[in-house]
Amino acid sequence: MDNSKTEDLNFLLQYIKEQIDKLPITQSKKDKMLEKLLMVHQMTIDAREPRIALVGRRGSGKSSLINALYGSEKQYVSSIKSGTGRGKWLWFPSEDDKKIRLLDSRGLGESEKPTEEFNESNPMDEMKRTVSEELPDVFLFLIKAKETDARIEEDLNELKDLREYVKDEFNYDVPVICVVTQVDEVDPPHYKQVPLDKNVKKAKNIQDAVVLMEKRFEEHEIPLLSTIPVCSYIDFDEDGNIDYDMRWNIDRLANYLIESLPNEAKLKAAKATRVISVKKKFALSIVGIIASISGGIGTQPIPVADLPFITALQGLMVVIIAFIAGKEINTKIAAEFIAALGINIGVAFLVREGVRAAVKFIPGGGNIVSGTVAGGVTFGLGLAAIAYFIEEEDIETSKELLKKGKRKYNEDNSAE
Ligand SMILES: Nc1nc2c(ncn2[C@@H]2O[C@H](COP(=O)(O)OP(=O)(O)O)[C@@H](O)[C@H]2O)c(=O)[nH]1
Ligand SMILES: [Mg+2]
Repeated sequence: MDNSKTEDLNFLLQYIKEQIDKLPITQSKKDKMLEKLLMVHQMTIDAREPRIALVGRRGSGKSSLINALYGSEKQYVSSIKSGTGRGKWLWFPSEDDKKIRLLDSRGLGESEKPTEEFNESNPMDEMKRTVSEELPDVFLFLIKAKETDARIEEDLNELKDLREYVKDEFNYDVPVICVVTQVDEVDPPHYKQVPLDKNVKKAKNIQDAVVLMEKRFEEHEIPLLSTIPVCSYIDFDEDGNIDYDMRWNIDRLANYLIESLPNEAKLKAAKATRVISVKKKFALSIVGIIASISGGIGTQPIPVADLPFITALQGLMVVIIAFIAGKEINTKIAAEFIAALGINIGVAFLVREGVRAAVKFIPGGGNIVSGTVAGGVTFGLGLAAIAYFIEEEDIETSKELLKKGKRKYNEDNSAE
């Protein structure tokens, strides 16, 4: 995040932490809240771009997959040509627009011999050097659906070696997701409508390819997070905009991918993707965490003097959701949004001064609030912010979602 935003977030996180320490609740409750807050800290203050290592032969669909996940228009993912050694970290989409750190590496089993000198005498040493410079957060192993039975022993052995090398040297277990690509091509080939698994025969053949890959990974003793079949096919018109969209299961892959990333890399990965349902899902997980922090004060009503703590949490949440949506907003705009929804006390003050000032000066009164109420409002506000910033709904729709969210939270939390 840029500096001013990081400062805002730092302020809010620090403030919330101090307030949690002062709450009239048990230490174990405080610890639970602080643990969740630490997660939010890692996801925001420590946010960095995800580092994704693509492993797959030429033509397996690496560039297409990245475009399907992250490109808003056709980007040429500069791949490592077979003449130029193997593996180099690159910025996607470009050096001037650093969204994702990508390692695009060919499979070892590729027959064509490189023509130029390697930096290292041996290609595997070169790969080890590359992953030592920057550790990958995740390996995506790509294989065409129609080639799942091809000879890829060398590629799998290499992946295994690399993983074990990183584990031994850096004590990091890099998760692996196997991506079965170009599943539109499996039998019957004439069936090309999405969803591709609506055709029973095709669904079965896709599933067979997945099961086969899982078996091959198991034989090579490479632990797999998941095997996901996809179609990345999109056509772009002359202006580079989407002309024809046959993507399938890309959202599912993206959700797994974000989940597999360390906390530090999740936020920017969610921001970078253009799959709205994926942004939404990740934002929802943030809302869950933050609502549960505000709900953490429990069912016992506490004095309003502690409300600024809730206000700060809500401001923090709205800023994060707007960030995921790709909008650059500060705490003041977040406060305006909260005020526009008609939430809680000190609204005029919020609008005038922003969350930062408001949390310090909201006057105490005779009001009391329980964690259940605070959690419900926070949850509802989260849904409203997702609708407004990510789905670009209007403020009326957002208000409805605030109400619905409150109700849902109360239903879900009244059982205990
Ligand atoms: N039918 C189909 N073709 C695809 C799909 N993904 C990629 N392709 C095509 O496969 C070829 C190789 O893809 P590319 O992304 O360049 O592979 P890379 O060499 O691994 O980067 C290109 O002609 C793509 O248009 C897919 O899901 N379905
Ligand atoms: Mg490529």
